[in-house]
Amino acid sequence: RLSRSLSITSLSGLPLLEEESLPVEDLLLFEVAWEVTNKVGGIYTVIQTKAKITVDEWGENYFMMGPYYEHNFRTQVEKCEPPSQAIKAAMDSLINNGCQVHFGRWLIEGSPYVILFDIGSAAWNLDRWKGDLWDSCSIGLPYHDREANDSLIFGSLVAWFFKELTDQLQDKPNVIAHFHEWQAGTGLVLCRSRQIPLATIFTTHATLLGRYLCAGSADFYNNLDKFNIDQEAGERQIYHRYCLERAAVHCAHVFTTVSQITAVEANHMLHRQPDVVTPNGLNIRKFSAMHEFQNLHSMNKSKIQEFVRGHFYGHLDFNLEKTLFFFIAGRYEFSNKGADLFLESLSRLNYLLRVHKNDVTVVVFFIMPAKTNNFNVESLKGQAVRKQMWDTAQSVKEKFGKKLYESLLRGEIPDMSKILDRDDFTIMKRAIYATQRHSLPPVTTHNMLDDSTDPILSNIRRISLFNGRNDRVKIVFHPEFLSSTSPLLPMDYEEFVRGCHLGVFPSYYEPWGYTPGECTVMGIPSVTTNLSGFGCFMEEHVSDPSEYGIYIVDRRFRSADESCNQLTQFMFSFCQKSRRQRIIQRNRTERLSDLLDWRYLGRFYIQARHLALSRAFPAKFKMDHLNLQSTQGFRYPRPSSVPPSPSASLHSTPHHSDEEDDDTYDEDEEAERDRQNIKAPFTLGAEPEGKRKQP
Ligand code: G6P
Ligand code: 1S3
Repeated sequence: RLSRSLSITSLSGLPLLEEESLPVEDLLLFEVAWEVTNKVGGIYTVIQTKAKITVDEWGENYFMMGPYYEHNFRTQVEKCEPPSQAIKAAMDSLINNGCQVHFGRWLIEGSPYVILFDIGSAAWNLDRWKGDLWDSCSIGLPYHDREANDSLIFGSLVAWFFKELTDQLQDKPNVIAHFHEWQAGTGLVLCRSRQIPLATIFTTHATLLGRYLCAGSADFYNNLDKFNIDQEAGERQIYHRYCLERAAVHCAHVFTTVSQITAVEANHMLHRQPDVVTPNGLNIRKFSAMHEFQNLHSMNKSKIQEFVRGHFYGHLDFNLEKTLFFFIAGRYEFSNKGADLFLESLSRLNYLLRVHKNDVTVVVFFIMPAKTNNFNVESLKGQAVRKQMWDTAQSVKEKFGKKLYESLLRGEIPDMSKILDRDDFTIMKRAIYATQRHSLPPVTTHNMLDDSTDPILSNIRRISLFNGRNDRVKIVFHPEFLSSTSPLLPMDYEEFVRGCHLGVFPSYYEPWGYTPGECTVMGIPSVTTNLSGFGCFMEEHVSDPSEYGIYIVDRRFRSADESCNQLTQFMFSFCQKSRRQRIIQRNRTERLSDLLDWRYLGRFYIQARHLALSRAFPAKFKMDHLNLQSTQGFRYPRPSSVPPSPSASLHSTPHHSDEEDDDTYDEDEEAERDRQNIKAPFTLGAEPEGKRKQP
């Protein structure tokens, strides 16, 4: 038996490491997704971060399946032989029929086995397989939809593989196949229509129609029950994809999605209520030194400050010690990701900071990839000017130091006003003159291809946030993902997030939303919404999320203008916090990371697998030991130093002038007090009494 024997309780009181009680040695588990070894979006993060706990539970009996791309295989996979004869034989029968299948270990944490199918090598079967799809479920695919055609080839290869495999295994062991998103779902539809004996699970990470409708002008959440879904899919020319998605949902033994809000959406868009909600987790890295993440914040903030020194050269009339860094990042879906609301709120924040004569400056980064032809000259020049200034300061400093040293050796204190000569002053004046500029610091770091129509730039023009001297909110639009080799901002995404003060993700359509979760585990506060899966999850599990640095904008029950004011208020209050208050808040934010740990959230996948087996093979697997209703929520209490009245909460943590230390506040003590306060531990099903440690 590969399963662990006991669950472990985390520092915050969460029971981690839920035990897998299935006889995993008698089962094989396959997870099928288009993003296995192939990064496209968020599903890659799910698959990749979850690998470790799944391998811990299933060992050699766990396999991932995805499409083969030569580059990905060469850079991410170590080729090896399959560990079982049955798997090898199933692969061989595809290979002997002219299709390429590759096997190896994916070089990520957990090193899971991967089986990758070469879509191109099997494309000659496409017409025949289209016919098979039509014959079995009357779904026709148009020739021009490459993604749907690829999905059919991938699905046909996966179904063929499972047929060969299960023919050999004859139920010993049984097989669970977990498919993610519609591109992989085609394989599920084919397996079921061919009655291949598998326990199947389908997880949707967003519905096709939901994404399309939200990106348009529809008032989506208030009209969920009113859409004519067939017609809407037809008008958007995605009817065939929609049919594949809906077929997969209805063919699966167990249907899951990533959040409650997407469960409601799926019920309306796909006409099936998910059986289990499987929230997305992360692979949490704990530092041995508790406050290491605070040091990392400080280190990485310095790197961002360096960038700002260059970018705003000649306009550095704001104090970098009183400058906060906010950011939004993700796929460039302007309104779905809430960039529209964010910009409008920034304009209001700028106004508030100005009228209140606040000495805080906010530099806001937009990290969203758009079409560009490389960095613009002005941004590159900024960094060159900064570098030149640094070199000048170094050379003058060296000369100064040498003269001072010699003077001291002679037993004299030098006349400071004479220690530098005319040449030194000339060099310094020239360096200062070089920082003069006739234009404002640029809003974007790159040459944009669609400059005049780009939605972020168009809105910046509308609200006139042009990095003027009087603006307290400055904008830097970096239309490319970050990289540590960039000549402008040489940081990878994780370093950048750690160096910022606040992530702002006011999404309208966000089934889960990894960005605020990633901030949380790094101890960086963030803004999310009650239309994002993450935001709803936090509302459910944390008594006062904003005290823990999770600000949830209400985009569900308020007008756009009210949501905008709420977001502005969140940001404005954040700007009023002292450094000490920010440090305390970061400590609290980081404490929530246990909640997002796969070692905690993995239990929902376990639940889905149990259910699928009991439905696919009822004679062999019973569900009686699992009570699905008893997944009552774990709740973080309000931090114990926060008084109960919300009105007092702004100064609930000891209020300090910037550099003061606090004698009365001890965050470890507070964490311990909160741990004691936790009343309702999470329980999954009726596990044997006494097996789970109570916090
Ligand atoms: C971390 C560091 C402190 C530093 C602080 C700055 O907590 O450990 O040494 O003073 O960050 O915080 P701030 O919110 O001003 O960036
Ligand atoms: C989807 O990716 P997206 O950014 O298109 O799946 C992600 C993983 O489940 C999820 O976090 C995100 O909200 C969805 O939208």
